[in-house]
Amino acid sequence: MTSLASARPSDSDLLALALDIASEAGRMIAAAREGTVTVADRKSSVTDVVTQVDRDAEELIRRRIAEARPDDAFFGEESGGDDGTSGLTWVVDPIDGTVNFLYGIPHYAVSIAVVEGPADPANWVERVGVVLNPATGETFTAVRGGGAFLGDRPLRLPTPPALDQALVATGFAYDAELRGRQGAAVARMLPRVRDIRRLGTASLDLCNLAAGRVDAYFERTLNPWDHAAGGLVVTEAGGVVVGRAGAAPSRDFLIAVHPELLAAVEDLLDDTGA
Ligand code: LIP
Repeated sequence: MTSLASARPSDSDLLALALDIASEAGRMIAAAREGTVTVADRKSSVTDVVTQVDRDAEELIRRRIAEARPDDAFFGEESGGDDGTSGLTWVVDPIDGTVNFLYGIPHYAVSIAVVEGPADPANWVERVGVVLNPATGETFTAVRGGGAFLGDRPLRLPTPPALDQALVATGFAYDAELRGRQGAAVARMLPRVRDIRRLGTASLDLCNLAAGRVDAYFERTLNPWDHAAGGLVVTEAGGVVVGRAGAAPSRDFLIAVHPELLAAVEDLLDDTGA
């Protein structure tokens, strides 16, 4: 049994710590949602907002990690990064789905991942992932080589339907011009799939795929903190998380799907100019 302070703790120790911290942040966020939530600032565009709760939750998460794992690196949406010496990096989105949180739509999540290496999807090895929805209490977890779970229930992607019966999740950018082009591509997709779901939270979109609630998910302009934890939930449930043409997932593109449906989804994205 290794201890948390040791240079290389076990993944189950890291998972226990990530779950503890996510649960504490989730309680803070749920309590804040009982009150009035306002926009504290705007980031990349007028629609890309941050609330004081996002910042407070990240500050709490960052502090707890530093107390328990002072040598680990940190990379968070609201406060950026901190180098470490242990070789491990915590990749954190305190409230993924901030617009849902702002509007009181109960579909947002605390997303915490521990990766080996830098906070770079092309070079990291995800070890542990936690995605916790404070509004519903649903908690998705994954450990590399240890499977993916919703609570205690093991997750496995079901065999996918044909593309024309596939329920596809996606999302749109904060950049208005790009959002217009994405909308046009989705309009071209609609006659070729069962339907589209735009739920507003990448980490939960990925977990919904792992839970068989959608058959495919793709999005552009995602940041590492949006998919670090949810991506491991998908791969540990038997799915693939990739970019275009075999690349690693990146801000350019992320596709998550059952391996048997990947080629059809890539053709769909090509044909519709997504
Ligand atoms: C959000 C993602 C969502 C995407 C939004 C935004 P945020 O992350 O979870 O999938 O469509 O544009 O990027 O900004 O709430 O952390």
